[in-house]
Amino acid sequence: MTDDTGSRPREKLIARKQDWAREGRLLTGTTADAATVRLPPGQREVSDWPVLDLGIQPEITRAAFRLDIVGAVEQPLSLGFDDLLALPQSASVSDMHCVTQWTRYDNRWQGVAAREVLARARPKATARHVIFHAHDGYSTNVRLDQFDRPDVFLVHAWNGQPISRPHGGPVRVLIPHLYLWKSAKWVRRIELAALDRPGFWETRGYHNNADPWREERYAAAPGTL
Ligand SMILES: Nc1nc2c(c(=O)[nH]1)N[C@H]1C(S)=C(S)[C@@H](COP(=O)(O)O)O[C@H]1N2
Ligand SMILES: [Mo]
Repeated sequence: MTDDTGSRPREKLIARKQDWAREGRLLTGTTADAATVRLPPGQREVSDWPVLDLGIQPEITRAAFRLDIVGAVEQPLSLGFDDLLALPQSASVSDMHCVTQWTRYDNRWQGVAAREVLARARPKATARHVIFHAHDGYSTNVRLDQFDRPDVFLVHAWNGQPISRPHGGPVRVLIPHLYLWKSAKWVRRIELAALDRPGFWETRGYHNNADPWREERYAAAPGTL
C-alpha cells in the first residue's frame, strides 16, 4: 500500500473502478430492509478499516483547517477547527459500507451533527442539493434531505482517536446510510445548491443516490453504460 498512496493519482485503481461500474460488479440483484437487515446485499464484513482514495492524501493540520459552507445559504460560514469544536459536539456509533464490498460495524465517531451546521448556515428555500469539495480535488453530491439527517456528521475522531490523515483527517464527512464514497475526506467546502452536480464517482458510472440496501452501486444496469 505504502508505495501506491500519498502523492500520485491512482490511475489504475480509478480505471478499474470504472470497469466495475460498467460490468455491474458485485450486484446481487436484491434489496434489503435497513430496519431489519444489518449487512447490505453483496457486502462482506471486515474488521480492519481499508483506505480508499484517489492517491493524494493532503496534509492538513488542525491549525490550517478551514471549512466553508457556501452557496444557497442565508449565512455563509467559514469554520476553523476551533470554531468546529465550539459547536455542540456529538458522539455516534454507526456502520460504514464501501461499494468495493467491505462493511465495518460499530465505528465510534465524534464530531458535529450536520444539522448543527445547517441550523447556522440556514439553507435557502431553493436549496435541494449538497456538493462536497475536498482538498485532493475529489467531490461528491447528495440530496439535501440525505445530508439533513440525524446520523450525518462532520467527524474529527474515530474510536477515541483523531481521524488519521489517510482516513481524511482532521475532519471528514460521515453519511453512514449511504455508500462511503459519499463521505468526503479532507473536506474543504460544502456547497448548497438548487441544482444537482454529480461528483467524481458519480460522473464515472456510480449511482447518484448510493443507498447500500437498494444496491445503488452503479448508475446503469450491467453492460449498458
Ligand atoms: N476527499 C476524498 N474523499 C473520499 C475519497 C477520495 O478519494 N477523496 N474516496 C471515497 C471513497 S471511494 C471511499 S470508499 C471512502 C473511503 O474512506 P476511507 O479511506 O477512510 O476508508 O472515502 C470516500 N471519500
Ligand atoms: Mo469507495
